[in-house]
Amino acid sequence: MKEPTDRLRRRLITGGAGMLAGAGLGALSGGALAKATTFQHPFANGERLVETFPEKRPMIVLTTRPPQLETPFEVFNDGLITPNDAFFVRYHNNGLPTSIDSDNYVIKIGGNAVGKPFEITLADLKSQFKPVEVVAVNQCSGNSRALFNPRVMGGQLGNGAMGNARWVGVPLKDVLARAELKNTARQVTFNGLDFALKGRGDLIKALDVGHAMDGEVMLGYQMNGAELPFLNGFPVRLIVPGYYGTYWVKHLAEIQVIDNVFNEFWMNPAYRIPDNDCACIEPGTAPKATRPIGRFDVRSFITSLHNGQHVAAGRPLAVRGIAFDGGQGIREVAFSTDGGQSWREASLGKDLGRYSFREFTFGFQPDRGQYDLRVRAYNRAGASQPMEALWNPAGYMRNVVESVVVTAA
Ligand SMILES: Nc1nc2c(c(=O)[nH]1)N[C@H]1C(S)=C(S)[C@@H](COP(=O)(O)O)O[C@H]1N2
Ligand SMILES: [Mo]
Repeated sequence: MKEPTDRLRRRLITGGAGMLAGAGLGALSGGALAKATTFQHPFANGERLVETFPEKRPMIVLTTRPPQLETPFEVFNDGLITPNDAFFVRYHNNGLPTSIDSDNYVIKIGGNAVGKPFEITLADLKSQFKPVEVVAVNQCSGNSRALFNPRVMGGQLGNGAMGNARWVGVPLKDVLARAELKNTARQVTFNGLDFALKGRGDLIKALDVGHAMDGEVMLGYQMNGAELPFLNGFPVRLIVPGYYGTYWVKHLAEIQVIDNVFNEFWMNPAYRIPDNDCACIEPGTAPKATRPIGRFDVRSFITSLHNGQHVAAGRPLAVRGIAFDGGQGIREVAFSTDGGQSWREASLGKDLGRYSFREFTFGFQPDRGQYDLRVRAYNRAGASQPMEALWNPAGYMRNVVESVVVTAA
């Protein structure tokens, strides 16, 4: 980068144009491309660019305009918290804010179901309310989409469109209380500073008013003890613990409480799942009815080994991984070393809260040969993961018990 870091940092906070144009987005120009490395993506059919964007370490690039970056999977083995500079990035539209001045940042609160519309500055948000903290996973609905079979359209993501962070912010409930909600209030909509360059398709998301007012949904301004990285929603984003990332609106600028169900593009037809228990259909058929995507299903991943790895025979092998769900909390992780024929219980690590990644570990001593390792998590409501992958046309909510085959020699 051409400029000293502190200057870039200030520009990022007070106006990010040069920052975004100068670094990551410059990947489109020859100079930056020459520096970029590539990465053979295990799932996404072929090579991917690995590039450094503002405030990010080298990440797997899905698209540069807008930035869509996947976390290299090894990061999930480093600890339970995903570092800010490794946290995935997802945008829908090319119209990114180029100048965010946090000193003059305001969020507008209105809509036809509030008695008192008002605007709140970032400074007031931080000083006039009691902050709360939660460790919570943010995961894209399409995380792992590249593993769908039959394949589906959309960003061909591996398993790196998720991350776990410690978020600090203010409960949305406390802020909305000042707007004096009418009893006609039905939903709350959220819009960020980014926009669709072609006019239509601005990302606006909606939550039912009861959910928005549950005390857990919050306006987050801190991530892992620091300001939000620009690309993760600086200076304020919505935190919706247990819910897919699509609701975690970044660069939050406008909140409206409305007396109807919001039905624009990103609520309908986008981000909908088959309206049945498995959120799945037979490939090639169409869902009878759909509903907006909601809470995470249960997932677990081995992080210390990758598929195809060689390990030492005749010596104890320690295996580590992570599990999470939509907010019940993980009760148990079972593991199998024989492709799911027999199961034992893994040990659970520290509990950082029911919305966080939960660590699990287990060990076994492999003899010479192949081992098909599987892990299967159960949440406190008894929900678990299917042994066979479920399918839906958008490639959402993959949570099959994955297989990691290792060879001991
Ligand atoms: N303003 C804005 N917020 C947004 C989006 C977006 O396109 N614009 N994408 C959403 C989606 S689909 C996801 S998965 C999460 C990703 O959060 P991250 O980029 O911080 O990882 O942001 C959500 N918030
Ligand atoms: Mo997403």
